[in-house]
Amino acid sequence: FLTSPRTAAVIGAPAMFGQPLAGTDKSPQLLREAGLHQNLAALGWRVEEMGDVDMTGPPGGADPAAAGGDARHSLAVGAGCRRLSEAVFEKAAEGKFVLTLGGDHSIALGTLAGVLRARPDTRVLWCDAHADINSPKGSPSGNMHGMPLSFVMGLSDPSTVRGLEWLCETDVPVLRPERIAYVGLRDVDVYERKILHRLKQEHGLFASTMQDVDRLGIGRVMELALEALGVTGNGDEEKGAPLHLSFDIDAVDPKVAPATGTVVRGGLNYREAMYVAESCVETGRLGSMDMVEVNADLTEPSAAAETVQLGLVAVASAMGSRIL
Ligand code: HAR
Ligand code: MN
Ligand code: MN
Ligand code: MN
Repeated sequence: FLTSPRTAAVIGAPAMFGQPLAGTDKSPQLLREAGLHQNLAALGWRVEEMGDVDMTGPPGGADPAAAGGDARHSLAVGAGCRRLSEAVFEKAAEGKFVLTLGGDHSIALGTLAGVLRARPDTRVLWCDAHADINSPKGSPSGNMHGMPLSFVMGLSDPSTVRGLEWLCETDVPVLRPERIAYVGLRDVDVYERKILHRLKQEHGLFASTMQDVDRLGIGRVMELALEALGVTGNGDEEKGAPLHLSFDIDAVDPKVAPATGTVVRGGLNYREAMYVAESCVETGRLGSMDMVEVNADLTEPSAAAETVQLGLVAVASAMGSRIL
């Protein structure tokens, strides 16, 4: 499903309206300036830089839910994700690896809509401290970076949220619960817990937590995750479903990744984070990735630079960098 020569389309999604803290919008540029293109070229990729998608709302458009409400800034999140989904769809349909640089995690609504439209069989590895499966009503915060999966999985109706109407009008297949696997979970809301329990029981959803990493080790957890998704690495790149990795930097422990908006202690250590990316690429099926929630404005500069660097090496690991 990836054409040769191997080409990576890099798409910037400088979104910040999915959560309340400015700064996530600067990350695409910071990741590029830290050497993203050089890294990918060194790994043998042809790089197609698509620039940044406009992730702001309708010009001058008043956003009634900006200050509060069930789905804050939904006009901006919706408009940005609509444009992003078109860009991702186009590049995925061309057989390219699609690397999207967030931005907060609300962008996954756009990336997944685009990638699922182009590659309907796509499986998703969601590496995150959070489940991001809140509905507007169930969310304690109204922040849309905690909701993308609810819409993409058909658990919330996009036609009820201003700015998201396009999602029901576009031919996007719903992401079924058996096609997503969670790794890194440790901060799950009451409402989300109910949903995850139900999806686990009724559909065999794979939702692993940091306790599973403690008990089994990251090697076994990733083996189980990829098995559940049906993308175990047989080395045969022609067969099987495509895999999308949505990598929220807050999955990693705040000691290693401090520059992010919703830090939760007890996360993946450095090697565990790299291992997640490495085991995805080893399947031979990884065709797209999001790198999200890096916010360099929230810490002193050296900690911010370390977090940006971590994001960069996680991308490199997912795109084929090898120790030996
Ligand atoms: N679950 C909380 C909420 O809905 C926090 C959500 C998300 N934070 C993130 N996304 N960084 O993973 O408000
Ligand atoms: Mn997230
Ligand atoms: Mn998170
Ligand atoms: Mn099912």
